[in-house]
Amino acid sequence: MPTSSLREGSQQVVSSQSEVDAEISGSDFAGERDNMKVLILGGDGFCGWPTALHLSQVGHDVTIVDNLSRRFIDVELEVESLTPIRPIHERVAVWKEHTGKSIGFISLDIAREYDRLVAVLLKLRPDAVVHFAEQRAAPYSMRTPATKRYTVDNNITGTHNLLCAIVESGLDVAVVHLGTMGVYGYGWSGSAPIPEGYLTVHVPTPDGAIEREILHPANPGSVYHMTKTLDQLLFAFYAKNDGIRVTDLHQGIVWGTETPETGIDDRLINRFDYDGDYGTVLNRFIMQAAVGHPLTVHGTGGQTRAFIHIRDTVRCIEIALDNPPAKGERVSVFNQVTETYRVRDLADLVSKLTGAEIAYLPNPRKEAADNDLDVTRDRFLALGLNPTMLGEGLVEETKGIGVKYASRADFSKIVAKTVWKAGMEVAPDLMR
Ligand code: NAD
Ligand code: USQ
Repeated sequence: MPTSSLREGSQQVVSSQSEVDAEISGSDFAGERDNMKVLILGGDGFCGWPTALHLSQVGHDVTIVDNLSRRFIDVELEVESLTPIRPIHERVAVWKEHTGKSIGFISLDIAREYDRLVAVLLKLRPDAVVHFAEQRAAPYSMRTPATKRYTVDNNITGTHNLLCAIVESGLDVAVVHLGTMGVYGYGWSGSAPIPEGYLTVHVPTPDGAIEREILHPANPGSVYHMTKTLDQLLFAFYAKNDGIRVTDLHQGIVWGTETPETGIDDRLINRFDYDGDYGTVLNRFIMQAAVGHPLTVHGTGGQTRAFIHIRDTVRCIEIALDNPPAKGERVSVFNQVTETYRVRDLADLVSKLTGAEIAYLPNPRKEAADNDLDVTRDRFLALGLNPTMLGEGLVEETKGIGVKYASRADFSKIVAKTVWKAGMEVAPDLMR
């Protein structure tokens, strides 16, 4: 596994109960309002860090659990976040300096340290766990046999350990999981609107058709997306068998970088991935325009995808925490997206705003060249989400982080080089 040797070489492995107790002492569950104790698994990452700050800001008692594997993968890929992210202990200290609020941090691998995970739950007795702690890049998950296996082992075992640990703890902990729009796949349902998780079907029986609501058929496009479809089955089983209360957020591609909380101090800055494996399409276009690189459209750019700004991600998670399912209810699924765009239309938008050139490159992925995507997204809107749309947020983003940190870009990491199958064509680097 690519990250383990790095992790074992550079991180302290803490395993006894007393060591867990000592580590947990950093977290402060004093509680200023009648709020929740929330564990954020993966809280050092791109979505997790701003969420931790936001939930702390609104008064929840927050503890981050993270094994820092994402930082080790940067070392492995010889790339860095475009933004200069600070070490986690400095991040939480700066947050305390500005707000007086404590965020705890526990270094723990949820896929490999089950007993410590149970110990943390029993010690902190959280009301809710937000689960971001998975390997989340589709290209990284397709890179080598080792990264395919790592993605499956890390994501499936991590999710299962969490559910099993909650049952073992005997606590009633609500789980909010970050899933993906990619569980539905792209193109399977044609122009039919994608429902929020469940599809109504009519099953023929000898006595006539019966109506059932089933999980929407899974149609993953990468090993990473496949792990999210498998997560869904784990959640469904534990909700049914053990009454675990689970909310699964089928999130689209997150764009933007900063939230009001990460903007308080440069040392709280969020990570910004731009490389061919971890960078996501719109943030890559924003960064490419800022550094004078052509916008890298894969294939015809007819792929339609769903998007959400990072500011809305953190707000959606706050809303999901406030609206958990009841014990015994099925998994509650929200489509966490605010708008859909075709990749080539995004490139045109960014190009019009910035003057950037567009390069149409061979697509290194196996995916439909063109697809419709009509996503039902009523639940968050009904609960008060007021989204940031591309029309208002894009101008600000194109003048922001990408421009400020352009000098940190490594041009040899921009063009995507990971292919879905051996022999597929990749583009050469466009700039040196
Ligand atoms: P990220 O890689 O920046 O963050 C994930 C964090 O989890 C990292 O800090 C990593 O160190 C940690 N982690 C991974 N495995 C762990 C383990 N076994 N134990 C403890 N910590 C572990 O990813 P992100 O962009 O913040 O995504 C967070 C979640 O949201 C992921 O589950 C992802 O699938 C989902 N999501 C992300 C996007 C997006 O556009 N970024 C879109 C939809 C869904
Ligand atoms: N693409 C380009 N040019 C690029 C990069 C990507 O044309 O430079 C295309 C890809 O080929 C793909 C689309 O843009 O068709 C989206 O790619 P992406 O890398 O932005 O997004 P994806 O691989 O789907 O994964 C990201 C996150 C993942 C999350 C998912 C949500 O990394 O964690 O689950 O978005 S969704 O796409 O809705 O499933």
